[in-house]
Amino acid sequence: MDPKERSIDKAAQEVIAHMAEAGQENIWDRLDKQLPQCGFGRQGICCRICTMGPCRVSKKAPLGVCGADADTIVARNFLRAVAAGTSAHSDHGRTVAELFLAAAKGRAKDYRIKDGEKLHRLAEELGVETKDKSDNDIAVEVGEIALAEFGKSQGTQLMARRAPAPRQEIWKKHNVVPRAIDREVVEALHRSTMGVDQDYKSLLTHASRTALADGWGGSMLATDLQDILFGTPSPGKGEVNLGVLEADEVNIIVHGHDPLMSEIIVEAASDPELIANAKAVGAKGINVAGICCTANELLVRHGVPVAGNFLCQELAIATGAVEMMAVDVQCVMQGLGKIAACYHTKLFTTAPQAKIPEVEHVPFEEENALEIAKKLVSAAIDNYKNRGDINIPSEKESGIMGFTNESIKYMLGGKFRASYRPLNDNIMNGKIRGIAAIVGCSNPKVPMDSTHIALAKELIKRDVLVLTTGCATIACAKRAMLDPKEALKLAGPGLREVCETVGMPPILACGSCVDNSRLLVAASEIVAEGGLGEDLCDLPLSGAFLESITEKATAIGQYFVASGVLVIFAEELFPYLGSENVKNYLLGGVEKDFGGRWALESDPVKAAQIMIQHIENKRDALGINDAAERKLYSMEDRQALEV
Ligand code: XCC
Ligand code: SF4
Repeated sequence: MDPKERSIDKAAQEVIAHMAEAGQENIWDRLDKQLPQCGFGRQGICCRICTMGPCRVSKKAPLGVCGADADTIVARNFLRAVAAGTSAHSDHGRTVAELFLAAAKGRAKDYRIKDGEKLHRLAEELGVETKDKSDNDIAVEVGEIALAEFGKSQGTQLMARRAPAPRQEIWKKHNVVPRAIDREVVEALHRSTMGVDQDYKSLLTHASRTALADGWGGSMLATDLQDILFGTPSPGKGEVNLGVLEADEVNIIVHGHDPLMSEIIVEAASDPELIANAKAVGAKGINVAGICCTANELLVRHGVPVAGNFLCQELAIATGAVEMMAVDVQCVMQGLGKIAACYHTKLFTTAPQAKIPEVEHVPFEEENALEIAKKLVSAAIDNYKNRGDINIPSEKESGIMGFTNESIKYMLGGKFRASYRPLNDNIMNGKIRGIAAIVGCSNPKVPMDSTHIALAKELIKRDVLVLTTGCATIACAKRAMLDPKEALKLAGPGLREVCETVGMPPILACGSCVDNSRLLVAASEIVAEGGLGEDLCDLPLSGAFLESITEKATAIGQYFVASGVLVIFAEELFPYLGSENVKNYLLGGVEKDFGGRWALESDPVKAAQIMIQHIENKRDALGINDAAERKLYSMEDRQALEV
């Protein structure tokens, strides 16, 4: 296949072509070998949760051996995906909470509280007395409360109280206020075993509760505790794409999601002694770059460059210039071991939960983090001499990244009047039509990055402010869409005017996938600011995951839906359409319950149209599209929307 069909990114195309020449297999080749993929699996109508099966339902055999119908089977599969995604974000969150506590108690000596201000705010929110107490003492109490959120035997998620009051009422009414995160995941697995919950609506309602435990629980805790421990990001410049690898330096890649180890690897790489060691082996220095969400975490906090998103992990090694790759959890392809063996790259797994056969495992220990990190960096330095031919693509772009709820408010109002008021006003006066989230992965079934870019362009052109996270952010960065000057050229006149006035770009890069929780908090505060309705579902807001891969994306999608947001997935990447009832509920009925729903569209321009139509409908309902303006906007624009 032509590399151009695999990625729109020149750097990736170059390495893909190089790998083909060298006869090395990558993710796209493996996808080709899997084709055609199972039609039952694609619709979610196969079940293999008991040994009377596996069963796959069809017209001829519409029921599984136990009598389960397509509705039950599809709903169970959906719920299990949400539970798995929730567990991923939340196990990450729990690890952060444990480290946070260890740091506060002085056990994790290489870490210390970096954002005392945010610690105090969170303490107050959680009812922790702060008067006359040291930061560490406060952090111990906060950490214990946070850790309990995962497994407490009673009560509901404390962070969910950040949602607007009417939202919490809706959750109460439908009995989906999330309890302990572990409990929701365990109950999801229980309900979806053979012979338990066999009512699709009931299964899907529990999917909402489980997903809410992710968004307003595990993910939100991960984000807040990471901010306090590693520092709350503020907007800064970063470089992205394979061109960030340095031809004459020791290159280290950190990859995965939880930044516990990689935070310290970055620190170790700036150790003068280790830099001297690198120079002694003939390198000019040590260069750390990231991949996937670990990259996002480090970029927004420390300006560490990003080598690429999910589909770039094998390509980075195939440049021949990576001395060492340290991976933690999630989105780490087993194929890395094989490609690393073709080069000199040393690969290490560092998370106790995640090992790969034949890959050396150096587990993270909170007491000895720096020592372990130095060992890994030294292994990279020692490996520099084994480098063979290298071919690093020249492409790299820079952009501004690291927006948070705090920094957006600050940008809008300044330090003393930090507030969403200017944003709300500009949404109300129509200069900004609304807000869109572009999130999620890069999937080999879609030409890499193509939909994220096209969607972002379409939205900002129509004066919609875009917030991005995850691999979508990295995609935008690779195309200079996070470069304020470049992006502003593509923005509509209203959005451009506002962005220029307050000095913010039209696409705000908000971090990793657990940082989607930042979007929930920001949206809640926008509601609280006033003028845009009473609940999240009143906001002119929508989200899209057009290149989604993981179960985590399903969990995120469902917590946005249950929070009142319209979420768009690509139809072929949504394997739950084998039941009419499930489909009708997720794409429609759920809106009556929660005010949000799913929509399916693979074409980014059409997806933008759906999002904009939704935004305009919300504006109409809010009464902020006054007659004169509507006339100005409607004719041409709306016709264009109705393609
Ligand atoms: Fe993984 Fe987060 Fe998806 Fe990228 S965006 S492929 S989940 S790295 Ni989260
Ligand atoms: Fe088949 Fe029912 Fe067992 Fe699923 S639970 S494998 S549908 S018998």
